[in-house]
Amino acid sequence: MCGIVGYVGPQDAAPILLEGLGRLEYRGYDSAGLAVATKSGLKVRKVSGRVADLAADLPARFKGAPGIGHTRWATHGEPTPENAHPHTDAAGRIAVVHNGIIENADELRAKLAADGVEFASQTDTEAVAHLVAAAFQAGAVDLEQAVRQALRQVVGAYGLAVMDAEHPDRIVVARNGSPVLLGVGEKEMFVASDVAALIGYTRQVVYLDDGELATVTPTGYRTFTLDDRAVAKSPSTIDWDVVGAEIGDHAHYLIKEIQEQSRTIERALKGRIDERFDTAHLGGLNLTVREAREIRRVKILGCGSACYAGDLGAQLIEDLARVPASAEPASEFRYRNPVVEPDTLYVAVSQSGETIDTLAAVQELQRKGGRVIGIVNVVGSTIARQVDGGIYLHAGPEMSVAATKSFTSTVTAFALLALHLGRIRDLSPEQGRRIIAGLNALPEQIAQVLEQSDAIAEVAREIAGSNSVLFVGRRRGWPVAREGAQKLKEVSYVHAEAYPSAELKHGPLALVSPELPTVAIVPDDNLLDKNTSTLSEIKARKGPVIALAHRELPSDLADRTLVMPKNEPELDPILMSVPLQLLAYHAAVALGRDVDKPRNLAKSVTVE
Ligand code: HGA
Repeated sequence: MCGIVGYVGPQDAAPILLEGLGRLEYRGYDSAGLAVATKSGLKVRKVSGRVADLAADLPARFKGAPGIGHTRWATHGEPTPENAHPHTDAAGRIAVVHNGIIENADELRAKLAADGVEFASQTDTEAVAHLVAAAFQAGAVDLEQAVRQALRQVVGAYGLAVMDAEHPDRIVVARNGSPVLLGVGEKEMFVASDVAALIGYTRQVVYLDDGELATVTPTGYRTFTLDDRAVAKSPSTIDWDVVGAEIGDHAHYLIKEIQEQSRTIERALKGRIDERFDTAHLGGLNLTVREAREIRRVKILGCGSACYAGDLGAQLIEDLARVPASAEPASEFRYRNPVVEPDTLYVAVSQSGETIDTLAAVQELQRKGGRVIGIVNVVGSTIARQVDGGIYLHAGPEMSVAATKSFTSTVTAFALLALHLGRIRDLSPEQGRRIIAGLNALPEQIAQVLEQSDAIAEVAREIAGSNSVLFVGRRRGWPVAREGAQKLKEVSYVHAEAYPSAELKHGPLALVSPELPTVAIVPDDNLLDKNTSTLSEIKARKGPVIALAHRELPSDLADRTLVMPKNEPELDPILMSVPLQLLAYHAAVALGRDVDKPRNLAKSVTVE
């Protein structure tokens, strides 16, 4: 969702802000703007639309620093240029960009209006600019103090950056529920809501925690709290390789990220397999062997694809460790006053590590004494720092809104966790070796699946003309079907529904007709006969069938088989997910969709 970038230093801020905002585009937004300090005061430019429109709209002489920029995903007021950030006070002295929601905005706006303030937008954010200006009028001596005084009146979630034309050597930032970080450069400093904005500028970052503020000048930063207690924070180093975020020769990030999966699975496995004891090493779990043995249940929480990956994770844990496990949408869990058990291991899954519903579930669990680990991609993100331990995916930046490499890496991380928990219980060394051999074979097999991209594109073009597509699978094939349907919906906007195969006859079989194609997950496992019966039921009603299988199926069962390489049954879902990503991608391209930025969606869902 929204993005913040700021720059303070000797260079002109605008090009740096535009570059940073461009890197945050993947998060999803509807309007953009920036402000820079010049000798004659602040200059502000805002557009509804894309960062490229903002760049095109900037006059040649839009020079100055510091500067702050924003991509907005509207919560209060339509996506118009007036509502885009930065917002300023009446005198045009203070500029503010904000991510989050100010809950007492109506009250603050009414109070300010009673004092004669005229609002230029419908946003909650604008109130902050006026509050900071009022704090100066009431005697605040510097920007730091004015922002602190303003924020003491604010209730809600914010990540924000504030500039003052009369103190043009600094930016003040604050965090409460929405991420803010500082980037440390050579005699220049950056601020951002997401490390992606800083790629190419610095790898040294300082993460703020909730309730913290920072004053940032070209030569350094000071971190402190709302009641002005200093907090010492030192920078950490981002270990992402820059290439990961570049689109290169690819038409879209989505296809680039799908094609990266051999490499990203390798990275998820790197250094984590212990061939000597046929197990997995997961240093970040922070669980002693004894604690791990005491786990009686595993509960996995995530949203969207993270939850489907969790469904596969739960099956892996039950299969390999024989510990009861289940996954649930974090967004539901948090609101049902969950029973938190001391011997349950809770696993929060989030690519960005910022998903607000998952974060809230983690906080609710910890408040009740639950032990939570995270499976997260973005190093240093809020969930990563909040949990008691965890597994990083190391998949590199995922820029496309639709999850692909983070999905397969998450399932791989679950396989490692299941192997680890299994081997300290009853999983034999032979079984451990079998899983390790399967994991090691994945990168090469993914490369084989990717070679089928052209054949899958052909199927996708046929599917793109349908009003709806059914996805079916059993057991491990069921979360694969759910993720496949989700992918198709989100990037191509073709309606898709996933069903457990055996449920077809309890309802959706009524829909089957020559107009409704079914994508079926049919691995060569102990359920093969059951799955082929489902296909017969569909074919008997003249429904077109596209099967993902380990061998060519006869034409009375499937119109088209995509033959997948075979791994171990527990790991086959990882391979089976990849052709469904390609199917969604090619269908979206055939329909001319905005592949990387599907309508109405955001990458990092930081508002409820
Ligand atoms: N409430 C602000 C910012 C919205 C936001 O953070 N979206 O992710 C607005 O509506 O402008």
